[in-house]
Amino acid sequence: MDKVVIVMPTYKEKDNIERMITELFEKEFPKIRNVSMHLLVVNDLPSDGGPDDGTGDIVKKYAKKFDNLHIIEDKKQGLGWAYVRGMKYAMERLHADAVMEMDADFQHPPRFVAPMVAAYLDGADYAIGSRYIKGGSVPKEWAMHRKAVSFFGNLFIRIALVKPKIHDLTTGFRLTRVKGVLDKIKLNELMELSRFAYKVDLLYQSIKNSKKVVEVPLEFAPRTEEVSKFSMQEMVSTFKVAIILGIKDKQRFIKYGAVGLIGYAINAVGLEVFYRLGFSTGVAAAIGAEFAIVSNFILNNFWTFKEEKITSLAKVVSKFVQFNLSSVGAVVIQAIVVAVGTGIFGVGTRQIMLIIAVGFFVIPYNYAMYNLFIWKTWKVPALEKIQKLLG
Ligand SMILES: Nc1nc2c(ncn2[C@@H]2O[C@H](COP(=O)(O)OP(=O)(O)OP(=O)(O)O)[C@@H](O)[C@H]2O)c(=O)[nH]1
Ligand SMILES: [Mg+2]
Repeated sequence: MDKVVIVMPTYKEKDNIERMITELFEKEFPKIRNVSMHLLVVNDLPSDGGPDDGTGDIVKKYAKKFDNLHIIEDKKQGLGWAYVRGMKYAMERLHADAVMEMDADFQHPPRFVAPMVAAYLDGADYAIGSRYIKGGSVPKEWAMHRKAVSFFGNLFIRIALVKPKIHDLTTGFRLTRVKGVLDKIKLNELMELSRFAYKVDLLYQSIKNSKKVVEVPLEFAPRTEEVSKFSMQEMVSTFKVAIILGIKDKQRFIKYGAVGLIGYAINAVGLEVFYRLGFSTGVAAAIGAEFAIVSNFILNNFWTFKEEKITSLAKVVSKFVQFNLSSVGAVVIQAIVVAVGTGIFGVGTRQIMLIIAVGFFVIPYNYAMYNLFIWKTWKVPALEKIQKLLG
């Protein structure tokens, strides 16, 4: 049976934690079948050694009653660090199959745990408790400006990270599969771990590692006593993380473009050199093109896709053959676009058609082929079999 561990950070939550534990263990967990549900409270104590409010003692009292209740404690270092410690403990010590992030202050109502686990059992690698899909909501009590900040903040991050399909990128209620997703993330190296913004980095990397991402509706509740820590600083650091990740995300495409330009230069020089050596233009162009293919393959392998670098000789050979076949596809696409385009708009438009063919078809086509089949960085469940077959 799979084990799902809810990691719940607490800092001075004595007014909430008792009710939270009893609601989860007595009401919600019994509803969930086929999964062993655990709660790990990551309780922080004041970093200045000041008085603690006794949250930890309450948890320890209940841990005697419920075997699946765990607690770890440390000095306060911020929310992100609490989650990092909790997630590591859940993976390494509790051997969790999936980890959930959840607040102790009832902003994530316990009744939403079951649908998240159901999504996991249904195959989700990453389930996002979403306030911005049908069935989800933000508190009615929230002032207009707070709603606006949350909504537009989300919209901004969606655009910066180019994640149009995901509606809630800042939610704190999420479930992550351990194998292949959470265990691949260097948790200590997440950006802005002492702030709220770490959530965006964690989400970005989790989505990257996941084959199946699902949004589950979440009715986000107001805090019981409304003392919000929402601040300008938090907002600025969240936007900063989104922008940095957005650029990082496009880095690979930028490198790919640079490699393409170098390939073009090699192609042009090859054509010239072999033509002057006495070859016909056709043969000279073909030789130039193959030189460019070799250069593209090498540069992409060692630079653009260096994280997925192909090193064994046998694999280099088979991938290079695939790379050539994929390049033939690009030639065919270019020929079709130019032929059809000039057929409609006249031969006078052939150079424009070439630009359209390369810019709108060949560049995206090659990029997709490399990511899908050559270096296999994109995870598409429907293509999984072909990806495996290609080695
Ligand atoms: N362990 C630990 N828990 C924390 C820390 N900061 C916040 N928490 C807990 O994390 C959860 C979310 O914190 P909140 O203070 O509610 O943050 P928020 O929901 O963004 O802001 P509010 O609108 O004020 O509720 C709660 O369960 C807190 O007790 C921390 O530094 N360490
Ligand atoms: Mg809260």
